[in-house]
Amino acid sequence: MGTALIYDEEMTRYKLLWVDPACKIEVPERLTVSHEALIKNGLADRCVSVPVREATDADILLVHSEEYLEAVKKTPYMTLEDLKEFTLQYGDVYFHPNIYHCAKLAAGAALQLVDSVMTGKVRNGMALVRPPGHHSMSSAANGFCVFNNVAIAAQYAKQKYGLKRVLIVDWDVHHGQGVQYCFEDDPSVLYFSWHRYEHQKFWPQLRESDYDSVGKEKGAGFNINVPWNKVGMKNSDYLSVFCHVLLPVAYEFCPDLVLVCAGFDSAIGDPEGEMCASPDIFAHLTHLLMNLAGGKLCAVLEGGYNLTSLPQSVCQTVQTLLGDPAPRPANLDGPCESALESLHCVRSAHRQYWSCLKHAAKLPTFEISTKRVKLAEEEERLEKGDEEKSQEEQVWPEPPKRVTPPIRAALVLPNGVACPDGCESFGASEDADPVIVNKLRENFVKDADDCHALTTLSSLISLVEKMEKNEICSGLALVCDVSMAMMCVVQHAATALSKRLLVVCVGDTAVPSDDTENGKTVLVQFSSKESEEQKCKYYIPVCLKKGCSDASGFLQAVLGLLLPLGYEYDPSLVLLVRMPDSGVCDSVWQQLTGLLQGLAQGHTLVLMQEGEKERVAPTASALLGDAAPSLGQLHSPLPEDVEVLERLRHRLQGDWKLLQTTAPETGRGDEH
Ligand code: SS9
Ligand code: ZN
Repeated sequence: MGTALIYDEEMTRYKLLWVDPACKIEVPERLTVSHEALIKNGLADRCVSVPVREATDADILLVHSEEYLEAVKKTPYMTLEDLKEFTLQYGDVYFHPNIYHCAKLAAGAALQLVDSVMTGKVRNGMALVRPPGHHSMSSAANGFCVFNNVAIAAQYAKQKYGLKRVLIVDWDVHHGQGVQYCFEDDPSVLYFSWHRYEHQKFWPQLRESDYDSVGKEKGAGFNINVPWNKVGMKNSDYLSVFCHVLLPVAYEFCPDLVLVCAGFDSAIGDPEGEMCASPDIFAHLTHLLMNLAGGKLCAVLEGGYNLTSLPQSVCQTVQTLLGDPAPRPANLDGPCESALESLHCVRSAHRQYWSCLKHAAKLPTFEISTKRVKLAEEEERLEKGDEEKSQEEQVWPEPPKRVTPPIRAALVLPNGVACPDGCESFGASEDADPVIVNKLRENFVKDADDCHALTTLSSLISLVEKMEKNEICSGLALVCDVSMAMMCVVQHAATALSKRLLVVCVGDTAVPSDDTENGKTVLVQFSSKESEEQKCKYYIPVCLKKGCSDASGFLQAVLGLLLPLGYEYDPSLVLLVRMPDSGVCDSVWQQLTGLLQGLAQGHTLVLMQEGEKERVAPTASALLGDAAPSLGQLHSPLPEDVEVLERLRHRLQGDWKLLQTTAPETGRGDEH
């Protein structure tokens, strides 16, 4: 199943016709440079090209008022003077004789995308459109937006396909207040937005963009605002909010469809956002959403005003939608203090609505965010120097070309187990260096004459080496002794090849943890077996009451603990070990396997016990990048598990900054 790309040159045929500093950044080239970059990188050719259409009156009326539609309809016939005057009634937007036509195409493009995905023509897709949509309201144009493309698409998807739940992720750097207003009291649409806010001093300067606007009436809890109160937010800040807010809530919500308000003014170099996240972060944001809703994801362009960073970000997004593994995220640390404060506020504001946040820390008795406007103003005066610096041109390296290994998944299987379509059978013929194999055999293989074990061992070693050389992306091996195979791979990869290894063990079987001492290996084990409190930063036993058989608790551990830790550690290889007693069901296992492929450029090696032949197909499918099946709406995790996870997070957050979810009580820079 492919990826749709929707684009039409017609949407470049309107522009600002008078002088307006607020609007001069919204130019036709935004679309042409993005589309050209997709062509240049060979991505456009790999997509299914879907034509645009005009949204009908009925489509537009799903969100907008008749009066507003009728007013916009007149704009193609207006004189320049009339257009200017018409424009004046709205904020930060301009009209042009051809914008009504383009706005119908932009909304229509979003609907074509929804149709393509919902009818199964493609798995996912992106629409490159102008004008953007997320600021436009029922009866008002705003912020370069005429019709609310994504809001219309959500209503349309619900109506035409009977969807019960739609998730809208707005990663544009501005608050899509138009989308918020549209769905504020509607629990069937979960709207998530992060946005530059600066304690309400940044456009559109709305009180209701703060973290405490959580939705109204039946829709309470279904509107999530993450205000950025400082500029310069980085990859770590974005990932932290995904791991600790958006993803847990999104999995609990269990959408039938994911729509993305894909604005790229949240990337480095953008004159509006002034953020510092690199374009390749969008590969990760996209990847992390791709296992929701069975992979049904529609990205619709919103903002993005730096003509260098915009096309780079668009390419990262589309290449990920196409299924190519994400690049390794560069130098992640923890979130900055201001981001941590926002995270703390959002989690606390939503703890009563989402069971995954039930345990989130409450806010201190005073409200942190909005009421600090005064303090923030003071700060600003102090930081004037800094501010001037941030206006300077940013420079950043162009994301390197993402090369996908020729073999996506190689399988080491015993005789008689069929190799699933799309995978490469990896046999004993690929001989590894006999010296290495012999040494491993002496150390680990109990029965030195077990020639079957030896063959598997040499296949494993050469598989790891081919992954290292990027000839193979991921691997799966059925072995007769997972613990032994695990020790061999750890020994070879971490010690001999000196790779950074993240080992994820699922199941109760005891695993040797001595290899974690040198810091070249991080070992996380999910089990139901109580183990003594560990002090080590590199060996992390996660003990859940029902082990991995409880989807809710397990997912909470994966999203809130394993992922952030994995991202911060940034391994070059992930070793995923499934113990014979793991108790994990297929859909959870596939979600885990899928999510882990955001790390190490998708280099995941899965080890499973020989008997688990039935697990080969679902695992291989996840390694090939197929969307994992949805987990269904999750119930509350067990209180014991929540407590265990919180304790662990607490113990580890000093060493792993991406595990932090609360602002420190003291030592805030602006608290004096
Ligand atoms: C320019 C102010 C522009 C409107 C921004 C709309 C972005 C839509 N200094 N404000 S994504
Ligand atoms: Zn924007």
